[in-house]
Amino acid sequence: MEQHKIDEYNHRHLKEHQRKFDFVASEITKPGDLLKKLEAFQIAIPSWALGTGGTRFGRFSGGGEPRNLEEKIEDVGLIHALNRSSNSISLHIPWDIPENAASVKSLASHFGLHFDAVNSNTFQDQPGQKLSYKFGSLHHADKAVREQAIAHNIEVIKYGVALGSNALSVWLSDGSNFPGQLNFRGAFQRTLHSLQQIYESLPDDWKMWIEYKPFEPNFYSTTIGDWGQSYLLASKLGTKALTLVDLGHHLQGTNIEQIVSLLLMEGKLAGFHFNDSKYGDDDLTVGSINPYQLFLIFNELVEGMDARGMDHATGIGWMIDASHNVKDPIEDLLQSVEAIKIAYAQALLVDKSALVQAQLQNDVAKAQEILQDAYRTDVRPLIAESRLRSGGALDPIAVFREQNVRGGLIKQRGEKTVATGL
Ligand SMILES: [Mn+2]
Repeated sequence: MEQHKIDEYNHRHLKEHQRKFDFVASEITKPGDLLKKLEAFQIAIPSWALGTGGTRFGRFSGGGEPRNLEEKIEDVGLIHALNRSSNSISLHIPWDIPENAASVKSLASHFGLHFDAVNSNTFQDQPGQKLSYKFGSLHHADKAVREQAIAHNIEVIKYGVALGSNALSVWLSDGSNFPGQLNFRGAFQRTLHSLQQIYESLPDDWKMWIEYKPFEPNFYSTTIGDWGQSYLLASKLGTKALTLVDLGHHLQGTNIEQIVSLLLMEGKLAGFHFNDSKYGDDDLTVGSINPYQLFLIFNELVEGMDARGMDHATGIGWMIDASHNVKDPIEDLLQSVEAIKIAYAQALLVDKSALVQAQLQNDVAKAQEILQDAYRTDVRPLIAESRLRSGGALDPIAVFREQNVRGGLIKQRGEKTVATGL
């Protein structure tokens, strides 16, 4: 995406944008400070989200999907050029093995990108793999399977080191489908023991992010099923181990913002996998189903990070983990990043001292008014302005469509390409 095309679009729409921006900025005490925070806030794009995702019933390619890691990096580069908010990429091994780390790294930096957390995969059997993960990996009853899974995680760390990444993200599908299948205590202890061996291979400046999920693919128990189990493992492992919150990995009605608040309080919140869900791990576009919940989560994040003096942009990891089954993946990711930044901006607008006062006086109605006043502010011109100031597009999706980027990608890569991933 040539910069002049973005600039030309912005120029055409500047007047209209300025009018909307001036209106909302006039209502804010320090719009300059807020814009700086928005500009600094970056969200990592997962390498597996650039192709059309599927369900277990099928997958329908939208055409022009990236055929290899290099093309995935190009797509993230395009997203970042448009929104200036996605300056890193998260790799899933072995879906995306960087064969030549130096050249992959330099291609990424050409687009202003670096590498976020690397993800291991012991939830599928790979071609030629000696032992199967059918009955789990790090918790497996057979020591040889556990050792294979440990070795894989250590290999993923090595790939990450070569790319300049500094976190290993672990999600296990380990669990059981039927009562009696597993001894819960034994499964937990074997998992802990396996993670300890991986932990010992972490470089000093690295972190281990432990993700949890209540069900699927197993339907009776998951060995790391909730934040308590993840937190327990992270606490036993040490300071480099933290709990990763994936928004879709909660049962319906779970108060995620409360979980976030307490993990932050304990210094054990690794970061986020953003998505949205209606029923389960739906992996829908962030903010597409319940943007108010996203705002409430960000409200706790901002409050909790400020209480600990943390930098919002770098204090924890921010990443999208979504799947796109009917939308153009690039448009979907642009929408997700936008939704995250909207929720963040709204959280920054919450009148904190007034909220503290309302809480002290048990003024419940006032507390709700304060939160909803921030939530109902149309902050979109603020996000657009922050993008404009960092060289991005006032409306990334509009530019993507106007330039017929997908059409160009289909011409270049073909109609029937399928990116690696689920
Ligand atoms: Mn996830």
